[in-house]
Amino acid sequence: MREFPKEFLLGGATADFQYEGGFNEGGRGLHSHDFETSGSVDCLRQISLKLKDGSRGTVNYRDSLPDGAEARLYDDIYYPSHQATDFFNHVEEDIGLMAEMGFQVYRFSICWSRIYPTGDEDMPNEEGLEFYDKVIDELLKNNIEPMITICHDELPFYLCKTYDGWSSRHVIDCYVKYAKTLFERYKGKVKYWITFNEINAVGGYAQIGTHKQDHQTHYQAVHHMFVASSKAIQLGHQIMPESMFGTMFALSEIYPATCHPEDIFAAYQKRRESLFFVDVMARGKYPNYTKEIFERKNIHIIKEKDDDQWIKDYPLDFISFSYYRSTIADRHSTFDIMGGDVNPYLELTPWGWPVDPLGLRYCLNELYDRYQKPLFVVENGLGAVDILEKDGSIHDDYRIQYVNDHLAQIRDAITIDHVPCFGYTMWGWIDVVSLSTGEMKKRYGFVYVDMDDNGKGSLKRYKKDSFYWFQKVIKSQGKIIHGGKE
Ligand code: BGP
Repeated sequence: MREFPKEFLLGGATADFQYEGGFNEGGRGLHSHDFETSGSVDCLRQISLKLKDGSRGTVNYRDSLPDGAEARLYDDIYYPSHQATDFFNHVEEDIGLMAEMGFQVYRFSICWSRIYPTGDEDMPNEEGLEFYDKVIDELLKNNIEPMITICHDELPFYLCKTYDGWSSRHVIDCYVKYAKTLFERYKGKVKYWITFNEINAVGGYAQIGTHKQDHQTHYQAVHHMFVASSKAIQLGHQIMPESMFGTMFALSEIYPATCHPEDIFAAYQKRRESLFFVDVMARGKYPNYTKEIFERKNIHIIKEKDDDQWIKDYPLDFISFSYYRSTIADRHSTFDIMGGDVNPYLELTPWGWPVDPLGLRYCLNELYDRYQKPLFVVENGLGAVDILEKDGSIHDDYRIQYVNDHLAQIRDAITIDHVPCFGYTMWGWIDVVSLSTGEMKKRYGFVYVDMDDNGKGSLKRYKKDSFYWFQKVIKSQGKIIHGGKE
């Protein structure tokens, strides 16, 4: 029986706008996700708008806003992030559940607009900091290592409206000021920091705050995020010498659809477009092939003189990533990082995501071969419909199977391939609002939250069968996981 190394951390992950709620409490400002409606697998979420002529409108959450339109809230629309699954009012109870499962780590994001309501103030919102003091102290009391995502795909609405989000360099300064506030407040308490979530997959007004979503705007915005990340790492190391910094990348594998050399090369190029972001942030420079991507997409990055130096001097200490699925590409594929074609050898989840545990071992090996930095799987999990039985039980053997099979591959990558992966946080350890569809019925958790797609329900928490199973996984440090190369 094999187990994870003693120092391997097991736990769960969430993001504030999917979990926290309390959108108008404690002085929190509006942020970019507050304007998203709920949706479904066939009809993705929309951003509610006031159009140029004053009338109401909506736009798909990853599309450009129409000219002159601005995000706007309306009383008769349901916005899932406002309440989410209400961590704001369940801090002790939920951390108690984490502790009962034996969590060694909890990855969560801080809501930027709870700390700086517009993003542009000189002084932080003390009440917002007090909320996270409470969260962090409660975690530490329960021996749970906090891992903080400074920015999980969101920014204060004021920065989107006034500066066009990350297309403006001014937002770099706002981000660094916000990060510095967190470092000074949580030094000595928080060692692991993630500067951005899925930086290689972010897109749309809600995630980067830009009104337009063309390649030029997008890559320019991401360049500003690269610089912001490096500046935060410099400050973070200075304020907290023991700290470790990662950025999170969406790295679901991409395989060639056939062994036709053109398909192999096409898949390689697609993968590289995704790894480009890791190359810059882990190796500290834009790689040579960037020129080809930028020429093809007609991108001209405007840089200030020290930008490249910042990126070079302050690369990542570790690489964290999400892994949910794999995908295939051939010479005709047109998808752009997210999406992709379906592998005929794999089964799909109810939301159409191919299930591929071995792809995770492949990915861990690929990343370590390429970067030689410690790795952390910060998101992985299964979105499924769960049935709450009359006696309060939830029999989610499909989730146990999914998590088991992925953990088995991580264990193989560590114990057989000697890849230094130092932890795993299961995505949505408690049910949260889905990022892509805004639904509640797409559930990931070990803990069920009584709430439906319209935000109705008691918010009561119920332990699923997977809760008790994961408790045993942690207790045995992974020994009870079956499968992989036993
Ligand atoms: C990642 C995000 C998470 C999360 C997850 C699952 O991209 O970092 O925020 O939600 O995907 O996606 P979904 O909620 O759409 O199923």
